[in-house]
Amino acid sequence: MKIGITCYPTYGGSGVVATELGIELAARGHEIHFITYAEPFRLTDRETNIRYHEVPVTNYPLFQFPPYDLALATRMAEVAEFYQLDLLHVHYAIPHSVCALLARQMLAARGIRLPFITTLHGTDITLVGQDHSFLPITKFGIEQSDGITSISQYLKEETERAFSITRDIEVIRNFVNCDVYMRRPDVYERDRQKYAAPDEALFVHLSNFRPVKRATDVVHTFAKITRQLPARLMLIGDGPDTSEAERLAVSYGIKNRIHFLGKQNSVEDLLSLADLMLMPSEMESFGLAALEAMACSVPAIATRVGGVPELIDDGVTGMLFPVGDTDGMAAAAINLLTHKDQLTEMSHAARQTAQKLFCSSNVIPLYERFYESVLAQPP
Ligand code: GMT
Repeated sequence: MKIGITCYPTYGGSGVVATELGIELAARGHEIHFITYAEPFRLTDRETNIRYHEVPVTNYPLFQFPPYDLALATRMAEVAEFYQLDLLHVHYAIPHSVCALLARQMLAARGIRLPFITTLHGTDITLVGQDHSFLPITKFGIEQSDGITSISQYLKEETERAFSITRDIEVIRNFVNCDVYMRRPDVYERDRQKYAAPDEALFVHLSNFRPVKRATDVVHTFAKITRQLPARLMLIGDGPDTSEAERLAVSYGIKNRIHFLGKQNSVEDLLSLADLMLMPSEMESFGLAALEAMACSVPAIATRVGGVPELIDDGVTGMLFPVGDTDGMAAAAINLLTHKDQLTEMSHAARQTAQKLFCSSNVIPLYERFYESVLAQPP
């Protein structure tokens, strides 16, 4: 198939999923065209069957806000016609569904068929999409899609509830490449010592440091842990709450125990060095960072929100707590680190779940089948 993919190409779970999906589909022989304002950051430029089409946005003094949405719709239609795409797959409803709808209409007026699929990821439904300035048009874009998928059952139900959507929404959960995301003993041997001494536990947090991730709870929890155990923390990512996390680290006197690593590309090499992940988010429709950690045999101590319980089996493949329960999360971490057999068992279970349920080799065929079903619909 020839598939156009649009997503937010910078750091963020939906962009990661869209890019990894494109890479996996290309490896299976499909022709993939990314249509975005910047090259998706996980692309290496070396993948065969993948083309990247930049969306140029012309500015003009009259425009207080350059009309990106219109430029994107135009580019979608151009690329679809030039390369004879079978379909468009857009990730994150706002504004991508409406842009794809415009592109579909532009081409339909000239007798060309271009169905589009919208994948819902999270804040497009739970936060931004419910703002009253966006809700009606987001609902319209979703309803007009030729196919709709959601990355968790939770998000499907939330979309049906908040947007009164009655159309079918197919749940296709997020995935990870289990051959890339895995603990490699050689990397562990070589690099673990760079981040923690032999007698120290190593924690990791990976996010975009937006308020919804509660990065400050990571530092509160870690500070409580360090009162009982020698430990270090790797903070991967960057965003609005990074400076508050830094300030807290200084005020707790644990600045030297935390590696502020910023944005990183090969997160699998870092994740697999850790003993435990901390993911105390206010909301996660899925929690891709926790899945990536689990595939690297690193269980997550996380919050029981949104789609997280669909990923983490509490007490088996990780541990779940109410939002803000930094005492509970710290106590659980200390307990696991002082009962190493339990931690080892949980690490194995986490990896097994990632392999059994969330490997790209299992999930990508679900997308292929979904594409085929959409293409089989009468125009
Ligand atoms: O979490 C973010 O701030 C980024 C956001 C996105 O759309 O890029 O992530 C959402 O999509 C991810 C990939 O499907 C999910 O794993 C995240 O749980 C989801 N974030 C939220 O629901 C807050």
